[in-house]
Amino acid sequence: MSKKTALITGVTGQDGSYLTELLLSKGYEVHGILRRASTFNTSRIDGIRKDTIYGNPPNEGNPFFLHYGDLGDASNLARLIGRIQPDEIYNLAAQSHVRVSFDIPEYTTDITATGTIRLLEAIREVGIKPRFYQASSSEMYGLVQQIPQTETTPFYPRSPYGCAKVFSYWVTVNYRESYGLHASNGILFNHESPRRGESFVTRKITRGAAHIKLGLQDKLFLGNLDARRDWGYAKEYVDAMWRILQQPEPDDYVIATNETHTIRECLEVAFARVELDWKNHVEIDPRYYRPAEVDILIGDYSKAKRKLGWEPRTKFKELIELMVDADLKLIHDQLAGKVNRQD
Ligand code: NAP
Ligand code: G4F
Repeated sequence: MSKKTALITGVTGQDGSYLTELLLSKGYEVHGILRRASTFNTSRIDGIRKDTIYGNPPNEGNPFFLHYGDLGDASNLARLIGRIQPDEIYNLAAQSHVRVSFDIPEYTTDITATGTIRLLEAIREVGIKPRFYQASSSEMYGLVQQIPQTETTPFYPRSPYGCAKVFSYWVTVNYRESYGLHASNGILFNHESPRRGESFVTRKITRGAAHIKLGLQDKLFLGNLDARRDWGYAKEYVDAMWRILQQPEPDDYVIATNETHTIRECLEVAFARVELDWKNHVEIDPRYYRPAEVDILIGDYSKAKRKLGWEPRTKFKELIELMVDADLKLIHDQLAGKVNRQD
């Protein structure tokens, strides 16, 4: 069988970097869309291939390519899809921060919602039929209508981000039904790792605990400690994305752990790992409260287990501890002047 080609939007993000590694290990040719920034934004993928090309391939034997692009730029998306002719497209790009989406709702809608339809229209314009994965989110359940949440639980989003993701979910279903596209939604619950962005709560806590342990910081300022999330390990969740696109028929799947924990529990595990009491170091800053909160998320992944053969392996405590350990190592490496790469 000939080598498969995948195109990933959001390749520089947490999930994009793990998915790139997974697909390369399966022998794929991987193309990623990189947005132009005034500073380097490739730290999560720099370790994959030193000889990555920016712009135009080919470079014989190198299966990983980066192309400048943006979900706000429709003509660029069509040009790239026409040139790459991917077998699979993973749409992971988004303005993905829920709190920030209240500050920049219009931009969030443009990228996280309209960006998806730009990509789907680019596929139609080029006239190919790649398999399409949409990074849908448990944030769509918002004010939850059922516990635990399944593929049939009604959505009730609580933020501009959640609303944008609901749009992208439905437009993915719509293009499947309207144009026969193999288009699927992975409804992923929160998933974390040492590569998680530093402003999401788990990473903020594990990084904060590590800094405090090493005497580099004294206090950690947080918002609502009572919210509950279903947290899994990102490295395992990208495998679910790939499995979803290998199914003969497109469909929508909840990917979760079926466990829920508070932010307080996350603090307990993280600070215990560095032998400190979090109560001596954490202060509440109302700036981190949201105009509307999602109080509890817990997903039922039984459909994914049944149809994809997927289930989570890493438990909450193990996940937070491995993140603390990675942050301690990262700080040590930075202090020692080693390369600033997140692992
Ligand atoms: P992330 O780390 O925030 O990565 C987002 C990616 O999107 C980055 O590569 C970012 O580029 C890119 N991006 C942002 N705006 C863009 C634009 N205008 N054009 C092109 N690319 C753009 O997010 P993640 O945690 O990997 O999540 C991946 C996807 O899954 C996102 O769509 C997220 O909303 C969704 N999701 C995440 C979770 C979770 O718990 N992690 C759960 C459910 C769904 P830069 O690196 O240049 O910023
Ligand atoms: O870590 P968070 O910012 O993640 P949130 O809002 O659940 O969103 C993440 O998961 C979604 C899946 O459900 C993704 F779709 C989305 O892209 C993103 O990856 O916040 C988690 C909880 C919230 O209840 C928040 O109010 O932590 C609470 N929190 C308390 N203090 C805080 C903080 N969140 C952040 N980011 N920073 C704080 O200081």
